[in-house]
Amino acid sequence: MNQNEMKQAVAKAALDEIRHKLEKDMIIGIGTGSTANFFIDELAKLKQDFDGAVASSEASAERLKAHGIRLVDLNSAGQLPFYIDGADEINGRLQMIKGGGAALTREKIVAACSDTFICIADQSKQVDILGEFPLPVEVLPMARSHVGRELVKIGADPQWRQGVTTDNGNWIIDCYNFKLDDPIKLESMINNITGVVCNGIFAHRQADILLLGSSEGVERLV
Ligand code: ABF
Repeated sequence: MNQNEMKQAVAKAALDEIRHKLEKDMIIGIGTGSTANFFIDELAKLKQDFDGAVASSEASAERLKAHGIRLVDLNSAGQLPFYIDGADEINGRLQMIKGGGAALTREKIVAACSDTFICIADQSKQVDILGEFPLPVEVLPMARSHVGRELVKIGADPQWRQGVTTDNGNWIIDCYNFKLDDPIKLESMINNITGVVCNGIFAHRQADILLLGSSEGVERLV
């Protein structure tokens, strides 16, 4: 299996994970990225079996809409039974780095409102220690330099992702050479820097289930 076939396989596995639990009035949380896109395409096959979806980005919203899946505002959706999304890195405790696609803040909000977070990923995302992938931090534009200086103080090598504006109108700083030995502590520390909107460590709210694609098939980890 190549990488896209693995992504497709985990998307199908995620549909199998939820298909028997779908209810007519159910609203599902949907992530962002190429693996999530495969899932959206799978989910469309069952669109008569649930009520609608909350999207974590404008891009996913467009794709859901194109499939005729009803979009629901998170504020009127309440608690969601499932959130299905990819990751940039995931460790053995199902803690993740997310935000390579710049949708980290909305992803973290939808994940926070969900009972079960199902992460779908190919094996290239599995790591022992998070941090090889540059950690994204969403910042208010006027705070970019200040946040960058504070990130240097805690050991990161911050670089502004120039030319990218998030769906929330903010900017992204990517932290290179930043080994995340204690993801829970670092997630809180970065959130405490004034001007930070959100960071891409998903450790306080890690995934509940990982569907991991490899050449041998899909493994389910909890
Ligand atoms: C989202 O999509 C992001 O949090 C993460 O950055 C990315 C993973 O992308 P892909 O599925 O395209 O590898 O889940």
